[in-house]
Amino acid sequence: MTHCILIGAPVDEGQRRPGCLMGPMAYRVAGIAQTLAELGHTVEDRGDVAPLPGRGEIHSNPAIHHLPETIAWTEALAAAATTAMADGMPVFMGGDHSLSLGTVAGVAAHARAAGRPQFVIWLDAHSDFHTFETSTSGNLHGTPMAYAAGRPGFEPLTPFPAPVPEANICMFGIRSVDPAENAALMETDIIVNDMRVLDERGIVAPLREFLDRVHAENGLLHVSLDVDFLDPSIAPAVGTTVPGGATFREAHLVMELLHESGLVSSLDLVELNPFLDDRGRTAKLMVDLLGSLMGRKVFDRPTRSY
Ligand code: B3U
Ligand code: MN
Ligand code: MN
Repeated sequence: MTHCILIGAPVDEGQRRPGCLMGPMAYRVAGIAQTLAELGHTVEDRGDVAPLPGRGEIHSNPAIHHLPETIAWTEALAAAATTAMADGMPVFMGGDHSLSLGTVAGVAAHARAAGRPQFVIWLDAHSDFHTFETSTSGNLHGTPMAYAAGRPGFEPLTPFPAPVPEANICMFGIRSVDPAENAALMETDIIVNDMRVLDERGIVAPLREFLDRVHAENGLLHVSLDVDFLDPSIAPAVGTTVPGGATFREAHLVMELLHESGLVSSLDLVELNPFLDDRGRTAKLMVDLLGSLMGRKVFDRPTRSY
């Protein structure tokens, strides 16, 4: 039984298609709290985070937009994340992926204070490895992974409090990487399981390898689930659809393995844009995946022990 803490992060400023700000409400309407309660967990909905007014920074990269708002969200969400980690397992209901600038900062600060290593699983079509300096779109949802890894180029944001060691970061589902991100990733030890790797090896072997390491090092594990990890044919409610994503069955399998590991300590659900949804099916699928992550089983088979 887990104490699940729902935290709404109605962030829309990290991209250009309005609608992600409705995400937290869509998850509530889709029954996120009931799903968790039916699995035997306790649920506390802390409502939506409200950022302080943004500061008036202008960036030397003219493409960057909504920087003051993003800084305000980052600070507010980092504080909410650190507080929630002391009380249970936070589930951040986005909001676009720029919210992870704050949530990962907050959970990593908690991990450092607890003396435990932080690990991150990034389930996404994109590597989100731009800095404020390299982004050509100026959409800051393309930057949180680089911030968490401690890359320079995030001024005037405060430096990431406790950078996640590169080898503790594992990406799955990657199929859209900009040249600057590719060049930067090549210099790191980040594990990039792009679709080529998943097609060749399947999703189970690389995921188990990583989970075994988290377990061996007694780590805390943050999972960031971007809707576009999923194939757009099953999850249309997202601004940046990229063909060739994870199938329904692959995604549920990932969630089941994550549950079985017992290692997940915090979770982001990001990039849901309910305005683009088809009768709520993407919101419902995301809630369904959370159900699998939190222990829903089709059949009560003996589980692999860690
Ligand atoms: N890498 C591109 C595209 C992108 C990143 N994340 C999303 N799209 N969702 C960029 O704009 O930085
Ligand atoms: Mn993303
Ligand atoms: Mn993405």
